[in-house]
Amino acid sequence: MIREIAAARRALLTSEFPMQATATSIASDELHSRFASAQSVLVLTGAGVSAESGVPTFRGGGKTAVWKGMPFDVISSGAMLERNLPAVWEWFNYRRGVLRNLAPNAAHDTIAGWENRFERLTLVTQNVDGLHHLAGSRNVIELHGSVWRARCVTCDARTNLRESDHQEGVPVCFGCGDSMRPDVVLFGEMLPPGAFERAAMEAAACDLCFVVGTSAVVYPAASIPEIARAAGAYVVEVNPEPTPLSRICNEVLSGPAGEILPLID
Ligand code: BJW
Ligand code: ZN
Repeated sequence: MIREIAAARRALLTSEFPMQATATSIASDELHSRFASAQSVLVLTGAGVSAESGVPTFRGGGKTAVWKGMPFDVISSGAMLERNLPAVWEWFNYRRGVLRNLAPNAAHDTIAGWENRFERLTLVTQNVDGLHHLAGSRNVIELHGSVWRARCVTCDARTNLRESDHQEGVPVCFGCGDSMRPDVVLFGEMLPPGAFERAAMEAAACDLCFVVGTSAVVYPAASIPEIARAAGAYVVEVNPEPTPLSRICNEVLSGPAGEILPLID
């Protein structure tokens, strides 16, 4: 008997069988009570959170998977930036043009609303689309930067591209006259100084962690829920598809974020 209880406990702790909930049940009693008592909540988002706004995901066969015959991990790479900066800007100028006409969806709005509900809410996003800010989120760590900023390759000066009329070509730094680059983290590049460290610190201190709309294959972002779980947080995934993280999650809410998140209470 003791051996059976120990095995069941071990299965729970290692999450071999994370609790499943569907769009009809939404959250388990356990999540309901954790949600009511949580003090520090961390939300990690990926491209899926913006899918219902019309932003294509990277690995879902969407339009950002390939650009002019180049897979996104080739065009969005540090190597391509060195080799062909104008091509990289053509890709980012195109994407800003698409994003300009898109608005946050119910998932962004719900997460923004949680900032008023919990004593501490940290939003860690891999997205570069700026939709969380548009929805009103303030405590946001943008792990992979933003398409709405350009950064000088020489003096590091930043330009806000929402306020500029830059639409084509490579923008030039007002300070030193050198070329600017998108202020995003491309494959093979380091994350902004301190961004991962802050996110990891919040993950280690949170009691509830949501992982929303990410395929969880890009590191170090995908290690954040692992840190939260190892530190004892209750980890909940929201995604229509299973991911490599599903097995370490305490609960998996299977469905679109814009439908699921507003129903969690
Ligand atoms: C929905 C939905 C709905 C759909 N509702 N959900 C360890 C091992 C091996 C390699 C590495 C390693 N550590 C680091 C690396 C290298 C690399 C990496 O991780 N590679 C892996 C692919 C293996 N990492 C890096 O290079 C990082 N830098 C770094 O670590 O520096 C140090 C270093 C350098 C070199 C070697 C080792 C260390 C930087 C990563 C930067 C990633 N940049 C990109 C591009 C940004 C610019 C641009 O936008 O073009 O960021 S890649 C792309 O993937 C983008 C995303 O932020 C990121 C994550 O994707 P995300 O958000 O998960 O989207 P998808 O499309 O993958 O998934 C969508 C999900 O949504 C799916 O699950 C759907 O089911 C779901 N969904 N509809 C809810 N309605
Ligand atoms: Zn400069």
